[in-house]
Amino acid sequence: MPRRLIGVTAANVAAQDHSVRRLACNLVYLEAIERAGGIPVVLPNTTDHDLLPRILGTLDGLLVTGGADVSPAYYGQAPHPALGDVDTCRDAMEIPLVRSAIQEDVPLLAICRGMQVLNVAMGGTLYQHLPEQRPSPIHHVQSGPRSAFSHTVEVAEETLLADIVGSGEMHVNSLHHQAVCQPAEGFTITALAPDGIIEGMERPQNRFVVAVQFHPEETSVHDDRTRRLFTTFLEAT
Ligand SMILES: [Mn+2]
Repeated sequence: MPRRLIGVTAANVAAQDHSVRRLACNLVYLEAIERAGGIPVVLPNTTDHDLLPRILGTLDGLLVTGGADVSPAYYGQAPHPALGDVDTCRDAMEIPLVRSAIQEDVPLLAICRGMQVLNVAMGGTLYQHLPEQRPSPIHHVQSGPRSAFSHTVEVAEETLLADIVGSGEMHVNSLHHQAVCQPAEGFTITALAPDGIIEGMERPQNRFVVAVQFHPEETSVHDDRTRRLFTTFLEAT
């Protein structure tokens, strides 16, 4: 089988002096896809949304990556004072792209903001700032290196995520100040942090739609369970 093409979403960022705008994607996402046997293809945040079916049609899978906060306008809320940066152009491209991927049953792995985008695209809502909206002794913005584990999650039995990483307790990293609040209809919650924050969801009607709130791309070099998220994603394509 030829190596599979995996579309990887990316951020629009401004250069420090604001002279140019750039597309930015953490290399660890691309390395994790390559190690799992795929070919990562970084996707532009095109404003011509008529192109999205053609872009999706060339891909064997879609990786929706981490990044800025999703604009709360997409789930009908005013911005919370602690809302972080938003990437309007990226939201406007990713939300219809994710909907098309679900519709066309393109295998999809969604990470951190990616899970939040997926939830909002399919009708769910988010906590805009956990420390104020869901105070907890667990620090979901960890202070150690991104590749270090900081809290546990409980992986639910009889889910695709449990097939991949095993059910029960799992150590994960945590680099988010937002989280899924109301999950979109049709999704199964697959992982919960000890404080009840949703850390995983999937859509059983699709072949492979797996979303996690943690960052497996940062730990997959040293951790078999998070590495398997990428290899099973590639196997599903
Ligand atoms: Mn967390």
